[in-house]
Amino acid sequence: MSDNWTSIRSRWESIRQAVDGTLPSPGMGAALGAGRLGLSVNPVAITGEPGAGKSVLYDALTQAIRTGDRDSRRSPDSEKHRTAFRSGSRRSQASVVVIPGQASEERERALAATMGGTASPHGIIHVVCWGHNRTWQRSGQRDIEEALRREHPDVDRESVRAWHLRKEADDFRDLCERIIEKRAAKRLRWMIVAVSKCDLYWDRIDQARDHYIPGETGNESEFCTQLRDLADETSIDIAVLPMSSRLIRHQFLPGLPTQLFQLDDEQLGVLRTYFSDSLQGFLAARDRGAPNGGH
Ligand SMILES: Nc1nc2c(ncn2[C@@H]2O[C@H](COP(=O)(O)OP(=O)(O)OP(=O)(O)O)[C@@H](O)[C@H]2O)c(=O)[nH]1
Ligand SMILES: [Mg+2]
Repeated sequence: MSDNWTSIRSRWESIRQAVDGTLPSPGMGAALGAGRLGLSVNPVAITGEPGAGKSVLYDALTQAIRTGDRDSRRSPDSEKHRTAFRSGSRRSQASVVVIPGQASEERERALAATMGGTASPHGIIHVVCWGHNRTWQRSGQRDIEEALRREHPDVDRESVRAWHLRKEADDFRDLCERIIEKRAAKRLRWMIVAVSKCDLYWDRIDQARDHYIPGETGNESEFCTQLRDLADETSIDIAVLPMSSRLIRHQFLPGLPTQLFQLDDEQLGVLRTYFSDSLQGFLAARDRGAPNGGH
């Protein structure tokens, strides 16, 4: 699998360079073209922590949001859609379920139903955000603050980020265990780790890459360890892609300084184009009858 990590990393690097303008960006206008529609309907699940950006990512991929639209809300229930994802002149049909992030009976039911046996998805888009989760409710924000104050009296943006990253890794371990050990998601062929909200930490994008893509060094994050296990124990095709769905300032907790976005609409378009292209590669692999997609 180590060669795969090298190619996953180099795909990430091409995208970074295209966003920074040091590589020509792919044609954008074509993304809205009608194109030929693949025949099969691909079941896809979008998973990830509360406030990671799942609902907004779905909207961005289906071109359903425009600058200035109102912000999203917490999704207590699964969101189910039937859609066609586009990239250039290619289109593929998909039935998409966005699993709610917050621990609840509904989340458990949705995960069990989605991952269970024969009805499992062909692909998972797992959304992470390098600790920039939005905590929707005031009570949840207070819980985080109290837990952090017990560890250290000074709560800052980095400690909140670290708190979310620990939880994100636990959540990912749970997902990987469901896939590997319980042999759930029998039809699963691919997973895209969507490293979302990159606009909030583009100045540290290399650190985020090393947090999510296993590398050559021994000092890997817990997330990398889980992803490596998943790759070693299954034949799932994996991509890890930087992504940004919309430009909105981020407040880690009330009272802490706001994090500003660092990209512009054009750069967002580049990220979305690359993401859609990779997604299309996985979806179209099924129409072509190939065992694996591309990254
Ligand atoms: N800056 C920035 N903010 C984002 C991005 N994606 C989502 N957000 C914001 O992050 C918050 C959470 O996004 P959602 O898509 O609603 O999160 P979710 O994963 O669906 O959360 P749950 O419904 O709780 O599971 C919202 O305030 C979004 O506007 C992004 O790419 N960049
Ligand atoms: Mg949501």
